[in-house]
Parts: sequence; structure tokens; C-alpha cells
Amino acid sequence: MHAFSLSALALLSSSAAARTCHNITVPVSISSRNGVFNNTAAPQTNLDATTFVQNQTRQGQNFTAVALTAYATVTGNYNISAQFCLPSGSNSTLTNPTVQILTHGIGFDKTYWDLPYNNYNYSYVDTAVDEYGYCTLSYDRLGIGNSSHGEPRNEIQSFLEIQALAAMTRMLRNGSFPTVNHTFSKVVHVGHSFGSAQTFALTAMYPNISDGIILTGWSTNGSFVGYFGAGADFQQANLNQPLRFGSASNYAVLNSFLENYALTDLVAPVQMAPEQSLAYVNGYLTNSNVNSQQYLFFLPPYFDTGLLYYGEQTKQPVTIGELLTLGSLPAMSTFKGPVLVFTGSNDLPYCGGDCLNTGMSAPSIPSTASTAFPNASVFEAYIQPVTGHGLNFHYNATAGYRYIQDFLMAQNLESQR
Ligand SMILES: *[C@@H]1O[C@H](CO)[C@@H](O)[C@H](O)[C@H]1NC(C)=O
Ligand SMILES: *[C@@H]1O[C@H](CO)[C@@H](O)[C@H](O)[C@H]1NC(C)=O
Ligand SMILES: *[C@@H]1O[C@H](CO)[C@@H](O)[C@H](O)[C@H]1NC(C)=O
Ligand SMILES: *[C@@H]1O[C@H](CO)[C@@H](O)[C@H](O)[C@H]1NC(C)=O
Ligand SMILES: *[C@@H]1O[C@H](CO)[C@@H](O)[C@H](O)[C@H]1NC(C)=O
Ligand SMILES: *[C@@H]1O[C@H](CO)[C@@H](O)[C@H](O)[C@H]1NC(C)=O
Ligand SMILES: *[C@@H]1O[C@H](CO)[C@@H](O)[C@H](O)[C@H]1NC(C)=O
Ligand SMILES: *[C@@H]1O[C@H](CO)[C@@H](O)[C@H](O)[C@H]1NC(C)=O
Ligand SMILES: *[C@@H]1O[C@H](CO)[C@@H](O)[C@H](O)[C@H]1NC(C)=O
Ligand SMILES: *[C@@H]1O[C@H](CO)[C@@H](O)[C@H](O)[C@H]1NC(C)=O
Ligand SMILES: *[C@@H]1O[C@H](CO)[C@@H](O)[C@H](O)[C@H]1NC(C)=O
Ligand SMILES: CC(=O)N[C@H]1CO[C@H](CO)[C@@H](O)[C@@H]1O
Repeated sequence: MHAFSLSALALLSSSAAARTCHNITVPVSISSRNGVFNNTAAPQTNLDATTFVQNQTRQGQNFTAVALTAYATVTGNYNISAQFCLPSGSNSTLTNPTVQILTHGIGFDKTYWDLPYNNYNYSYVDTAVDEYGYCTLSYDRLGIGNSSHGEPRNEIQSFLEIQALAAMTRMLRNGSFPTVNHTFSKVVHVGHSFGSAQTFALTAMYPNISDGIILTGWSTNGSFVGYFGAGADFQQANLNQPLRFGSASNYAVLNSFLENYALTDLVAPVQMAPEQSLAYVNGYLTNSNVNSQQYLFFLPPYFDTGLLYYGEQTKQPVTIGELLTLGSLPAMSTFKGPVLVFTGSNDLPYCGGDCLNTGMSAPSIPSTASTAFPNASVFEAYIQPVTGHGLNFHYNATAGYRYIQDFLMAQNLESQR
């Protein structure tokens, strides 16, 4: 049945490329115990966004605890926007494939793993699928991009997003994932930044849900997260990029303005269609501009400036509920499989800009995460040279992707095709 289904799937798609991908909308029914943050008003203006960050970065204060008034169970049906890829032409020969579930961090969406820039020269998916024969599932985290949005304070929080990740993992394992028509006995979870924090928490909550985890752009050191909040210079997403992030009516208003003043050509590269308006409500925040984008994610001069601008144009927001819960995830995981922590040498939020400056107390800041995994079969912390927090945007990204695949191969987590 599996062989037949994968064969049919490949035949339906183009087999010219080295990989075949499907865009899939995945319905999930989930619930989680969320924080109720009624001691903070959801920011309504850009100044409120700054006030929120001032609250959150005040030294000696845990603003999550200040804002928290109760816990409540949030239950809902949501759609997750996902991309599933498998090696073209391997259709019926895939005997025991391994799928990697890729969870993006704050500021991005699923395209972080498959950047089209320079003919996909920075694509993690290309390396994992084309060169190593893995299947991949990348997805927009719940609340972000083309996945269902929600109320940004008490609904779209880490806890609910982890439930969506858990549900999709179970669907891949038991063969109920739409379009895919296959069961997977080996599932690897790969995260970036907040996506790594969620991947870590997933294994803390459900230790046997994963066969191996890769935590990129991550450490267990929370001392530098304030740099991220302050450096982002957060604004309301719908005011910062009104065409992409605002409502479709912003598009109509701005478009008629541009036409009236014959400015359409001037903004041609960023022309949007109304159906692409993401319509984020207040409380979805985004970094202010290309300068804060560089500060958070890029290490000069080890990147193509064009890719920095691309990252800014395609950025995604964060909810205040996410910001209030990213530090409230479990501190320890009893996960028994292999763990690779893979962080750029000059990561900002998890290393304060220098992962090797530990005062000689440890080989690197990410290496101290070993104590959070007392039962891991293998633990390795690897520092990717001359790279900032947004690993996939740096010149040497592809060599890093190969390092990760080679680690998985060495753990008997290859994909049999
Ligand atoms: C998946 O299986 C269902 C029935 O179980 C079938 O209708 C569908 O065409 C299959 N899809 C692919 C891509 O093989
Ligand atoms: C999937 O969606 C992306 C982004 O909208 C698009 O570029 C791509 O062509 C789509 N792929 C398929 C196979 O439809
Ligand atoms: C929190 O505030 C919301 C409205 O903003 C309200 O619906 C809810 O009942 C409040 N919850 C608690 C526990 O106070
Ligand atoms: C900032 O904190 C104060 C109390 O500590 C609270 O009243 C206010 O709503 C908060 N504002 C924002 C935007 O978080
Ligand atoms: C801050 O408070 C929240 C809510 O009480 C708690 O879950 C979290 O662990 C606290 N963070 C720190 C660093 O103490
Ligand atoms: C999910 O998307 C489908 C269309 O693709 C739509 O009919 C359905 O209402 C959506 N569900 C939710 C919960 O948004
Ligand atoms: C992709 O990267 C390789 C090596 O880094 C380079 O030689 C090639 O020109 C790049 N291709 C594109 C389209 O940028
Ligand atoms: C597969 O897992 C999903 C998510 O846990 C669940 O909703 C579904 O009922 C399961 N299907 C089968 C056939 O076990
Ligand atoms: C995984 O853990 C769940 C409980 O969290 C348990 O129901 C299930 O049997 C376990 N599966 C395996 C393969 O150990
Ligand atoms: C979201 O959907 C829009 C409209 O179909 C498409 O242009 C865009 O590429 C999609 N983005 C992602 C991240 O899937
Ligand atoms: C590129 O990355 C690989 C894998 O981490 C590493 O071995 C190599 O030294 C890096 N090259 C440079 C120039 O930093
Ligand atoms: C589209 C495609 O790759 N089809 C292949 C699927 O697998 C069978 C058996 O190995 C091949 O004959 C097809 O060419």
C-alpha cells in the first residue's frame, strides 16, 4: 500500500526536479493549558509595543509572572500550512524513509528552510532531500503565515503550538497525514531558535515522540534574550508592513493612493495582491527594519546583503503570547535519542554574540545544554563558524546542513530508499 501510494504521488507530480514537494493544508484539533495574561493590555499602537518590551526587559523582573493572572485550557480546530517534500524518482523504492519535521523560529515562516533566493542555493530542504534522501515537512507555526491566526495574547502561545507539532508528528507516524499516504517509523525533529525551544519542549512532554533532534540557533542560557527583545525595536506588524501584514482594505487604500500619484512603478518590486494580505491583528509584532533584521540574525560580513533585504521583505511577526511563554517551557528532557545542538559562533539571543566566550567554564555556551538531556544516547554541541543567529542566511549555510545530515546518518537515522 505504501509503495503504491508513494509511486502514485510521484507520478502526479513533476519528476524532473530532484525533489517533489506538495503544499498541504493540515487540519488539527488541539488543546493546551495556556497562560492568561490579563495583567498586560495587548499592545494596540507602536508605542504600546515599546512599552511591552520595556516591561519585558526590565532587570530583576519576570514580566511573565507579573502579567499572569490564571491558566486556562484553550481548545480549537486550526489549519497548518505545510510543505512536504520527498526525493523524486524514489517513489516506490522508499522502503523505510525518515522524515525530518522542520520548525522555524521567530521572524520567519516555513520558507526559512527552503529559501528560494539565488535559485535555492541556501535551501536546507534541497540538501536533506536531494543529497541525503530524507523526506521533509516544513510548516508555518500555528498563528504565523498561512497557518490559522489567533488571538495574540492568551491563545497563540508556545504551549498550543507544541500541541500542533505533536499532532502532526503522530499523523506522520500513523499514516493519517493528508496527501502523504505513508507511515513513518523514524521521525527527526529539527528546530531553529524558538522552533528549537518548542522541539526541546516536545521531547520533554512526550519523550518517545521523536527519534532524534537537531536544535539549531539555541542554547539553555536565557541571559541574553533581552538583547533580542530590545534589538528588534518591535512595532505592530500591521503598521510596519501595511500591505503584507495589514488587512486587504489597506491594499485598496494604498493602491489607489499609488495610482493617483503615479507611484506604482516606484514600488513595483513589492507589489502585493489583496489575497496575500495576512491581516494580522494588533499584538502581532515585528522587527522595525533591515537594521534590526541584521542585528538579530546576521553576522557581517559573512552574508550576501541581497539576502538580508530578502529576509526583511519576507519576515513574519511574533505574538506577545509567544514572547511571554518562550521562557516558561520545561527545563529538562528525559529524551533518550541523539541530540545535536548546532549554533552559530556569533549567535545573539542564545550566546550574547559570542558562543565561545564562557570564561573557560565550558567549551561553549551551547555545550552546557548537555545537563538538560540526562538520558540522551548521544549529545553534541557544534559551533558553526562565522555565523549569526539566522544560520540559513550565511554564505556557509550549506556546509552546515551537510554537517547535520552526516550527524543523523551516523546515528542510524538515514532514510532508506
Ligand atoms: C492517498 O490515498 C487516498 C485513499 O486512501 C487516495 O484517495 C489518494 O489518491 C492517495 N493520494 C496519493 C497522492 O497517492
Ligand atoms: C507551493 O507554494 C509555494 C508558495 O506559495 C509556491 O511557490 C510553490 O510553487 C507551490 N508548490 C506547489 C507544488 O504547488
Ligand atoms: C481575561 O481577559 C479576557 C478579555 O480580555 C476575558 O475574556 C477573560 O475572562 C479574562 N480571564 C481571566 C481569568 O480573568
Ligand atoms: C506594562 O506593565 C504594566 C504593569 O507592570 C501594565 O499595567 C501595562 O499594561 C503593561 N503594558 C504593556 C503594553 O505590556
Ligand atoms: C517567570 O514566570 C513564569 C510564570 O510564573 C515562569 O513560568 C517562569 O519560569 C519564570 N521565569 C524565570 C526565569 O523565573
Ligand atoms: C481550513 O481550511 C479549509 C479550506 O482549505 C476551510 O474550509 C476550513 O474552514 C479551515 N479551517 C479552519 C479551522 O480555519
Ligand atoms: C550557489 O553557491 C555556489 C557555491 O557557494 C556558487 O558557486 C554558485 O554560483 C551559487 N549559485 C547561485 C545561483 O547563486
Ligand atoms: C493518527 O494520529 C492523529 C493525531 O494524534 C489522530 O487524530 C488519528 O486518529 C490517528 N489515526 C489513526 C488511524 O490512528
Ligand atoms: C510513548 O509514550 C506514551 C505515553 O506518553 C505511551 O502511551 C506509548 O505507549 C509510548 N510508546 C512507546 C513506543 O513506547
Ligand atoms: C501564503 O499564501 C500566499 C497566497 O496564496 C502565497 O503567495 C504565499 O507564498 C504563501 N506563503 C507561505 C509562507 O506559504
Ligand atoms: C563551513 O562549515 C563547515 C561545517 O561546519 C566547516 O567545517 C567549515 O570550516 C566552514 N567553512 C568556513 C570557511 O567557515
Ligand atoms: C515518477 C517516478 O519516479 N516513477 C518511478 C517510481 O518507481 C518505479 C519503480 O521503481 C519506477 O519505474 C518509476 O519510474
